[in-house]
Amino acid sequence: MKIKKIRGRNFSEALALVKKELGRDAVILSSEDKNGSRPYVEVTAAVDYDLEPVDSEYRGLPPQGAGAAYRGSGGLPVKPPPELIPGEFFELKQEIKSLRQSIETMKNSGFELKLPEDRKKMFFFLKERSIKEEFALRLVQRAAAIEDIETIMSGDIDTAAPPDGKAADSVNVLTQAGRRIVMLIGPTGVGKTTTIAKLASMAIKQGKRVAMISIDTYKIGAAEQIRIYSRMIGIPLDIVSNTENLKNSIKRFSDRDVILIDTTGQNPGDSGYISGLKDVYRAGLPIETQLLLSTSSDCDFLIDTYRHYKSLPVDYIAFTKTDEAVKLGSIYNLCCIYRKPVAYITTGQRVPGNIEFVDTRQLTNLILRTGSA
Ligand SMILES: Nc1nc2c(ncn2[C@@H]2O[C@H](COP(=O)(O)OP(=O)(O)O)[C@@H](O)[C@H]2O)c(=O)[nH]1
Ligand SMILES: [Mg+2]
Repeated sequence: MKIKKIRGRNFSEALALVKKELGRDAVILSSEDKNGSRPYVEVTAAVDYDLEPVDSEYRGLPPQGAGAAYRGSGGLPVKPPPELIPGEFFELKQEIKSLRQSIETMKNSGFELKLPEDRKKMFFFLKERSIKEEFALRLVQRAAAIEDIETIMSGDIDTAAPPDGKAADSVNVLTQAGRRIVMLIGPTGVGKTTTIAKLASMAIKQGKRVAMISIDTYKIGAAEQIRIYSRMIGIPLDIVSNTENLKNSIKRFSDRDVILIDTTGQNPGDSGYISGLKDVYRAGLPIETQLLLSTSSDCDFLIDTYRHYKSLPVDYIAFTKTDEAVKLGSIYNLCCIYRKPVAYITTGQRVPGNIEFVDTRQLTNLILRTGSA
């Protein structure tokens, strides 16, 4: 086992250094605020050297004898202190045993046990909502009390809807940058076509002239669903298979207030899909891009998905299927990592309906309401 003291200007920085130097398995034994002309935080962290020996030159120690006492359960020996007399040897052995037990207990009960009790409660409250440890710790560090969390969190989130809760007009919210062409991208099954139909219905209700375009470069017939919606809502639809056709179609719909573009693709890991979309942007069309992510998926999967789309000019993230999600911490995590505003959330399969243009407060409330603790 290796124990190390690491200093940072604040707790987050020290924690980042711990992770960098000792890896993700490191546990925090204690943290102390050091005051003075230059205040800093000193964190004592440990890694269990059953996983990695302190000094590789001792890897070859024989299994019996003094060296064996320093052997972890994984069988890898650590460097014994020199010239131990039997009493000291016993004490040291006991100390190591109890430290190992402490670390095991800490690992089993969470990452950060040596936080003061009220902070620890806050930390677990946030973790319970699937907020990542690093963001939970950052919130805990900034909040004086649990009541502050909501305000601090909403400060980290940006939404298309203004913060005054007056986001009734969806289309104006979406086209506020002066763009009237809105394109939805995201993995198959995330809810793009359904959401396009919801947005179109909403816009029609608000007296807008709407058109839909589906970029269907893959499967013949993949556009069938949007064709049905276009008939149902009563708005024109073009199905295009390349950028040239798309440009023409946009020209054709030049009298429309809003053009909603649906995309079909296989999966984001498919480079053909992404490069096809890049072509669209190369054409220089003033497109507003929304990346849809499903909250029913695991957060790490969403982070991974976003990476595939990172090379595209994503303007907004929209979160779908919040009705299916048990926890919504992933929304906060994604906002912290990618710093994109949230366009809206979708809350069910019903068309029209089941879409909400939430502002930062409403979104924060939703995230904090989920979870069982
Ligand atoms: N529960 C739930 N299902 C949704 C939501 N949005 C879409 N869906 C469903 O997800 C499935 C895939 O939707 P679709 O629009 O075809 O996804 P696309 O492949 O991205 O176009 C359909 O069964 C939709 O009804 C939502 O907000 N909540
Ligand atoms: Mg679709």
